[in-house]
Amino acid sequence: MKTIDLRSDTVTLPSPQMRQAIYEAELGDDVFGEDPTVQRLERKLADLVGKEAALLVASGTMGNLVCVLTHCGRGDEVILGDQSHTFYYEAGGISALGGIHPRTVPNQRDGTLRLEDIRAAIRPDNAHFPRTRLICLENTQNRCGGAVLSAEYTQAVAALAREHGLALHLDGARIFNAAVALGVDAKALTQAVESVSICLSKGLAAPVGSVICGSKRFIGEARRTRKILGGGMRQAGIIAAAGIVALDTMIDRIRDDHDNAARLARGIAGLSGLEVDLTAVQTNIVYFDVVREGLSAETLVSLLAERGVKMLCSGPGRIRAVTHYGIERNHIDETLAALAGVMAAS
Ligand code: TLP
Repeated sequence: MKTIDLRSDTVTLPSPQMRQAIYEAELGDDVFGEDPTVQRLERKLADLVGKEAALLVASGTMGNLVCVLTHCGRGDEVILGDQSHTFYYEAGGISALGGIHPRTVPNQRDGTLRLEDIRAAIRPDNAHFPRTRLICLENTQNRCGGAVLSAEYTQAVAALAREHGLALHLDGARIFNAAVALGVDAKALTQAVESVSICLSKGLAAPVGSVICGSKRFIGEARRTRKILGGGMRQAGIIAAAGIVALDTMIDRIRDDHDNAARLARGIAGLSGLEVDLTAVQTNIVYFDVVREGLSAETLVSLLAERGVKMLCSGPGRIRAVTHYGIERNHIDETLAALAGVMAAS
């Protein structure tokens, strides 16, 4: 039985073109600054998001960690969403490794943090308080259903940060999903931030890696932070080669993932016992609720798995499905048929 794996867009396998590029990659020691393929990837991504420089890191988690540790010192405070990946899913790394204090404000359903909430969270200069140094946003916002933050909103937060002498970091793990959904250049969404972390291994379908982008000065410091974390990789062109192909071939394709997610959500909306907010489905992530008496999300997920469809439980009664490279329209129809079958039998 072929499995339709909708647990995450991290499960994608590299395309044949990526495998070929990995095989042929020109390599060197990147800790000595001598891997030409890594340099090509970093230059390409820095240009795509309008920044001076870029740095390849092992993962999205490492990208956010390197950036936050580079912006903040021990005892400093970072303002971030209570549903943000950095707060929710990164094992408390900023505190564990950086001694950095997280100050959460509520993520709204549309993924934003209210400007007045951010403003209220900024600490006055007082020896009792940690020093606020940084604000973090996430675009698209994973736990808010892949919600897209607009360029105007990002600029408004950046203006607030500037007014208070703070830096703004963007977790742009899925920044190209946001750019495609809005029909804008990725630059429009990153122009106002000091640093952005972008994943190659989600919607872009590369096997490994993320890239952080910022000013030359910031990236120079971030290179030291990466080294401290043990993230200096040697012949990393193996990873970068696939990343370059990902940037060349996968950005426009993301539109199909969004169409498939919308199709899936519309189908789910038509099934009794399941609820989905269609307006929240803006990109490749679909969250839906199980509202059938006696049927838990865990049970539904395991019954679906028996029919060859994998999804993730992401809270009481809540399930997540993510579309990606390798998931075609017919897989969505098969998924809906499996869901309908499980709901009819439950
Ligand atoms: N998200 C994963 C899980 O960790 C939840 C997923 O399946 O969605 N930022 C954002 C917004 C992310 O969604 C993720 C991964 C990361 C950072 C971390 O990336 P990795 O997994 O490469 O460390």
